[in-house]
Amino acid sequence: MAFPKDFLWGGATAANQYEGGYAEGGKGLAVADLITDGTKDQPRRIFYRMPDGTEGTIGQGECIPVGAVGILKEGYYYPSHVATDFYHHYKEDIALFAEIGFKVLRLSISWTRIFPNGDDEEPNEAGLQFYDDVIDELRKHNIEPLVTILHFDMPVNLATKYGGWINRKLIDFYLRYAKTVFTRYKDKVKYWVTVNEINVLGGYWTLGLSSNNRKEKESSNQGETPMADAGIKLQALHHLMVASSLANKAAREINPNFQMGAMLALSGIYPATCHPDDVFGAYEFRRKALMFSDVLFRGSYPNYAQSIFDEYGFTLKTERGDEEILRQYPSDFLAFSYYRTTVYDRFSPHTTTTGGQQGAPNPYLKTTPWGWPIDPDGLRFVLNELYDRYQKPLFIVENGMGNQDVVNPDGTIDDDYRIDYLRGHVLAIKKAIEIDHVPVMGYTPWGCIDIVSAGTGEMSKRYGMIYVDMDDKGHGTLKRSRKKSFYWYQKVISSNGEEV
Ligand code: BGP
Repeated sequence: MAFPKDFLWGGATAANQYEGGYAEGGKGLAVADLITDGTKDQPRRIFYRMPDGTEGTIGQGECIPVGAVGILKEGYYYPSHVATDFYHHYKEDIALFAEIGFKVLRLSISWTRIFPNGDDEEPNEAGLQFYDDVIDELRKHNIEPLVTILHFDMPVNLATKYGGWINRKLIDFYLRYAKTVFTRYKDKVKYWVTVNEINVLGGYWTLGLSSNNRKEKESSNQGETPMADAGIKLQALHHLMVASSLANKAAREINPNFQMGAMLALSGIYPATCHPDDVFGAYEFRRKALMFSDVLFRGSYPNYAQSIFDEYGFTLKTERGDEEILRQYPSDFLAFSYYRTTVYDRFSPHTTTTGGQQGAPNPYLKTTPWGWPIDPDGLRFVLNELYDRYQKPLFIVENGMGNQDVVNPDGTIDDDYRIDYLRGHVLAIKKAIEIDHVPVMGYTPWGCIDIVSAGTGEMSKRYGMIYVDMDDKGHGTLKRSRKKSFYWYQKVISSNGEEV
């Protein structure tokens, strides 16, 4: 049998895309609550107001102008407010996950449910109680929670008052939050992820950053980022990595059995040709992602980090003790998302978005309707690449295909395309375990129940094995239905990956 007996089969979600209840139970406002819907062609937006009352918008990955405050604007649709309403449906949803046979559910805690303003002295008891109820419900069904502490989540107040993660005070606020949830759930949660996809974060949405740079552009995270903003981002991410390491330290003090994961978007990269510039270019592009796991596992910035900093004209500011912290408290396992591979072509632009790094198309691969190449073999490659590099247990905490689903007149949903996608990836993991001897802890396909797309804000970009009746503008009954993939995955889990 290829998959170990205790292999963690399950699914993955995030609060800002799934939970809803955005103003209930004392929850404060997060930047994710200020992002409008969008489409493939119309990017999501955030409205802001300047101190003189003028208003404007930024794209999802951009910094907000200095002094501006993100606002909710009447007449626009904000998908996070209801999302697919896990807040009121958690019992029903967890029962469905149990019916599939999940051993684990990846979910994130919403920071503003626990600390509504981010800098509050005391946590919000109603928020803590909500996750107690959710975790107890999971445990009742023998489902292990895998908890992400920070998944594309930024309290608006921390962005407005402190400028987000560029400010080292955020390290303390994050730690207060992390310690609060570690302590509260110390006997109920074993697996934690400190930060989701640290290598794709940027701008106001995920880091609370502001800037007035509108000059030279570097492409990143759903849009164009001025070069200087790339520097601000790297500085902010340094603070976040220090915070993540300190969270590892605090976690081990609270419960030495905790397993702490670092999480990156690590969809793979191929060179477009064997031209040496494509090959080395692809290698350098990959390093822009691996730099973060190098820090979080090897405990220091790699030598090549300086060349990345030089590219952006950036000088890293560290404080005494930072180096020590990074070195002393590395993560235990590497959690990563894998959706697709991309091609590095020395003549094409390349970016980083949800789902990872992106470059030129690959003529050998089919794509999803959203243009993401489908490449199961690439997952085997990446599993090998990562284990060769770190020798740490790997956990595939996101994988899947976003697709439009059609509900048949009798209510069934035949999502064979999704089954094919997932089957290919399960078989690739199997090869990596069986043939390459890579230790893999588990597999949690993304959006195991339909949730809002982070990148486009659409509901129609569905990943789930459970359908939720809700459209791109929030119309629908929220009724849950089992798709064909639900039954397929049920078999995969009950046979521990033998019947695929
Ligand atoms: C990852 C995020 C998820 C998720 C996924 C799919 O980057 O961690 O939050 O959304 O990508 O991307 P999308 O929703 O844009 O299809």
